Amino acid sequence: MNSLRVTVPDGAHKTACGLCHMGCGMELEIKDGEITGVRGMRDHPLNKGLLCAKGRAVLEYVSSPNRLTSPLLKEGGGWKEISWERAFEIIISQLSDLKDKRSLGISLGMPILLSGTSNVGLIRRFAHVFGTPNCFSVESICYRCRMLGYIATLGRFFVADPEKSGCIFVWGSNPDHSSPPVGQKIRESKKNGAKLVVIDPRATALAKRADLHLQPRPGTDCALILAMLNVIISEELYDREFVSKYTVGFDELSDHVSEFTTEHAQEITSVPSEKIREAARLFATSKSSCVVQGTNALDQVPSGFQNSRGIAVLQAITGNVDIPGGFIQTPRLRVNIVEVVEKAGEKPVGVDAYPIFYGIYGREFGEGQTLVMLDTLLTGQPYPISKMIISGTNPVITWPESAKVRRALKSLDFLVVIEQHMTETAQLAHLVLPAGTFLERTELCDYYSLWGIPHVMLRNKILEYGQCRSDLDIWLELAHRMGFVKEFPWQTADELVDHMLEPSGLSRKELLLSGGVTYGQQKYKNYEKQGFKTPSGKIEIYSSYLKDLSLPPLPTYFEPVESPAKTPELAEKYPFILTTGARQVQYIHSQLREIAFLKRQFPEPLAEINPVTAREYNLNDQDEVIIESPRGEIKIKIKITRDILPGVINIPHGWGRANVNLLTDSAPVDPVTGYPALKALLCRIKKSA
Ligand SMILES: Nc1nc2c(c(=O)[nH]1)N[C@H]1C(S)=C(S)[C@@H](COP(=O)(O)OP(=O)(O)OC[C@H]3O[C@@H](n4cnc5c(=O)[nH]c(N)nc54)[C@H](O)[C@@H]3O)O[C@H]1N2
Ligand SMILES: Nc1nc2c(c(=O)[nH]1)N[C@H]1C(S)=C(S)[C@@H](COP(=O)(O)OP(=O)(O)OC[C@H]3O[C@@H](n4cnc5c(=O)[nH]c(N)nc54)[C@H](O)[C@@H]3O)O[C@H]1N2
Ligand code: SF4
Ligand SMILES: [Mo]
Repeated sequence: MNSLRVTVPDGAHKTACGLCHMGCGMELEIKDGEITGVRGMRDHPLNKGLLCAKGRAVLEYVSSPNRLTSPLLKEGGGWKEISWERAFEIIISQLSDLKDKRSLGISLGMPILLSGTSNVGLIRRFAHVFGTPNCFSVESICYRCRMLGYIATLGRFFVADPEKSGCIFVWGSNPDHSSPPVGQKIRESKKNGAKLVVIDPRATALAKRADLHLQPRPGTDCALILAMLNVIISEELYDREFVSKYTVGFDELSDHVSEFTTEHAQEITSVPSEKIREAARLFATSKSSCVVQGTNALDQVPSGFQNSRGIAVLQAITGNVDIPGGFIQTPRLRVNIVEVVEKAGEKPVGVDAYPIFYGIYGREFGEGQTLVMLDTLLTGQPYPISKMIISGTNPVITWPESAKVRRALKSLDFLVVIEQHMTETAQLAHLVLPAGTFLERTELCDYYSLWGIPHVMLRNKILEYGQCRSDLDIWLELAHRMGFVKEFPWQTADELVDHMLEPSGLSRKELLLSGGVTYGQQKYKNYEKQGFKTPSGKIEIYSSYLKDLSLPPLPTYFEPVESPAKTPELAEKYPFILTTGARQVQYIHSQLREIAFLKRQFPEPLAEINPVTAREYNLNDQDEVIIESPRGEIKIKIKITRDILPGVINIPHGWGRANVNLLTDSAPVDPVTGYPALKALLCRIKKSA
């Protein structure tokens, strides 16, 4: 019963890898009912045959003996296997007991957000029909901040086009590890003559090949942006015609950045003034320029939203918006998206503090800020959230300030975790439901427009494992059992995909046979016809909308909450700058640590420190140390490397042992989005006894 069962005929089966956000085309060879091979799809427009180490480990991933295989109920301090029937009965009885329906919270992780447009919408619809607005997701710490920064400025989400670019800025990102097909594109462009600038306190492999490498003190990128804007404006390198026709607030920006000289930025960022000037000139004078912007390093700091606004403005005033090789809009497939039944209604806890996080320009994302929700769990204010369903996320390890997260989740009366593994978070649950992997479900992978490719693929179910079920099946069945039949008219995932595809003119069969369809033509300069979807119809360099919310109307630099400049007394006690979570290609957040193939390549977490720091503390490579922040401490081995700035320590996230989130703080620091500081904190080193 627990073994892997192939549910499709022998032959080659195409699918979209679901082990990270890229969705690379993958081909599985099936012979005699077994998977005998895996390779990258050569004709896939994104990865063109490449699979990273994770993708190549997919067989070990799906057949891992550590996977959960049946629903588990906590009983007498242990776990008891129960049937799905019993599991649904327990959930329904627990949910029916709630006097105030708003006391149910639902929290979702990246695997759910990436399982196609409809899964999240379907779960939100469930919440609304049930009667709670309290939906949350990892977008409280990832991605939403950048989306909002771009939308506030341009009215839509734009993406970089490194493939056709004359000048690529890789800013706070290491795509070789976090988005390998993007890394591949950048290398190809560089070979074809594009200039490459990397802005990163670490010398990544791309930084070593770059024409220019800027190493800022973590958390100070916005100061760099403002100084670059200063150079471009004062040296009149901006696109005069584009600025006057399509933007508002250029004059205010000119005044705003006039004091932000490269010398001033050097004091803040420690990047030599001459290098900032060189970068600005290169950006403004290349035939096209784009910024491949990291999601993390620039978001998870007090200037998070400002960084994305600033980067959007940089591309706007240099005339790089919607041109080949610039900052482009990719068409999205027209599909029926499952949304909440009625838009209006009560909002989640914490929305008052961060209204834009919930929605902007009338476009609602329909989620609350998770960090605020943690306080609600602990205080019962403004009303208790006492029961929760968590799916596809491992907050005890991945959310900031793990000790607080653990306390908050422990305070729940009832916690269901839908998972593939008995994670640190699942261990806190009352009920754990076994979820299928991406090879065990059918869904539409429809987010390639994020990579500048108008493409869609079907992930077709090809396996079954134990009693695991796909998230979609679980939520559909729960909805049906609760009587929400009218709002959830689909019996199966196949029916839902058919419903979604209806307006697109594509059929499920077509997608299944072809392994994906590129459906739209990339068009440029869309704004000439459509304008920009902002209140003014133009690019909002100066935003009256933000001003009315008492938020900075122009991109504005905020110093990190903990830093030698901001908190000198604290910096005396904690003299190092901590940055966390630089990606390692072998792992995805807290996942895949059980896979031998990957573990051999990267066996344990290491804190990266500069040789100057090592000498100061008399440390050798691989020594175990204690790294301590005002929140807590962890024991971890060190890697001594010249590739990191002296005075900065980088620690990866996602490890149960040496969990770096014992050091981070869950306090919201970005005043616009409520994002926490996972980068640019303070810490100190103690030698381990
Ligand atoms: N293998 C793998 N891939 C992943 C993930 C994973 O866990 N594993 N996670 C996925 C997810 S959800 C996300 S959000 C993305 C994240 O993707 P990215 O945000 O692109 O993250 P990284 O590629 O790790 O690059 C971050 C870089 O920023 C640098 N950095 C640190 N602090 C600063 C700073 O203050 N300023 C600047 N300029 N740079 C700084 C780090 O040294 C590092 O090289 O990755 C995705 N891809
Ligand atoms: N200090 C620090 N912390 C960070 C970051 C950082 O840079 N520094 N980065 C942050 C970012 S950007 C992000 S996005 C978060 C990510 O944080 P999480 O969302 O917690 O990421 P994972 O650890 O990948 O957790 C996903 C969980 O879902 C399970 N899972 C996998 N597939 C499925 C599925 O199909 N269905 C279900 N139900 N479960 C599934 C996995 O077993 C895993 O336990 O981490 C954040 N945490
Ligand atoms: S980059 Fe690797 S893990 Fe991500 S989708 Fe591609 S093959 Fe899968
Ligand atoms: Mo993320």
